[in-house]
Amino acid sequence: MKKQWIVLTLAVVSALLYVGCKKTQPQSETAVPADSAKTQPSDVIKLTYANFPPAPTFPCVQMERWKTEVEKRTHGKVAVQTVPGGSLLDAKEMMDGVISGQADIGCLCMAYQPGRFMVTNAAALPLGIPSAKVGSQALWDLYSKYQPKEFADVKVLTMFTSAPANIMSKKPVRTLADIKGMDLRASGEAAQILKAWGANQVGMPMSSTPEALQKGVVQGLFSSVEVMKDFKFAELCKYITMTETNIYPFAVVMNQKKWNALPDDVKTVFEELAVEQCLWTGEYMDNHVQESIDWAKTEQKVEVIELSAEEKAQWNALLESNVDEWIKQAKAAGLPAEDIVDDLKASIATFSLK
Ligand code: DTR
Repeated sequence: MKKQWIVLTLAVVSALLYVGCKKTQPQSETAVPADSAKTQPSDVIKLTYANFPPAPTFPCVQMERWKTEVEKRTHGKVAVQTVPGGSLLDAKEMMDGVISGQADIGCLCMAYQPGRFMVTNAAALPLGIPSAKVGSQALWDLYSKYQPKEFADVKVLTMFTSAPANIMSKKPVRTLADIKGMDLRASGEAAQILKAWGANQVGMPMSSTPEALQKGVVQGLFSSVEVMKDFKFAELCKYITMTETNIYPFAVVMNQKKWNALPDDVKTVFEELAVEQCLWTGEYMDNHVQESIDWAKTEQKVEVIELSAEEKAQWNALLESNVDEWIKQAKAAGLPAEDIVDDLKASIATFSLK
């Protein structure tokens, strides 16, 4: 009898300890219950995610991070098949390809279609965005406030930006005289900036740039400089001129029907990831730019050219009319252009303090 009491007491104590431990364990961030054991392979929601540049580049690194988080937080209820390198949809096909359902999710650079994404491309104006982290947050705020109609046919999963653009070139650019007439690749608002500096801008998506540089169609490019490492542009471009001028905005969009068909708990996971992913990508980008510059300098003997204060003032003066020109065009398109620019300036100031 005594032995039975001891066994019973031990069992009760163990049960109480077990319940206590469970309660003190941290709550997982996911909204999907951890009942993955019950998810049959046939129940798994399979989503394709298309991207245009090659796998090692930052739009694809953020895509892989999103896939990992989604699969983890939904406990395998969702499986994401990522397709980098434009094999499912290319840069300029991305938005329409997602709308029509060729891919369930797609990542696009809005600068490649400046007229289509007028509101969000305002973030690409030379407004002094200092980093990808600040740019990404300012872009998300802009999108959230204005909800531009060009996104009416898709679900926007997140947005982010590149780091500020600099000139990467085969010949050194130290003055405005050096850049005059130089064939340089850029897209969207960045192309307008190159024009204002007197370069001969050549428009094309990033994914077409390696071939253009190799064949000598362009003498360099104007973009965030992590591409020196990720695309090995440092092998051809031995100079970086630091201008830190403007960013390129990106969006990740999902087919509306596919979104509507998702269970609520999965929708919650996606929505909770929107701002987190935007911040994560901004931070990743800023760190990676620094790594890429260090690598280019030490491994590829790239020279980083800093413009003197007087030289920089002359370059900046040439950009003063770019914002006015965008305002004129945006007003003609019926947009509250001045409000958009004022809101952007305010969020850049706020996020720069954080
Ligand atoms: N700066 C834009 C966007 C961009 C920056 N890095 C990458 C890497 C891969 C694709 C696009 C981008 C551009 O120059 O196109």
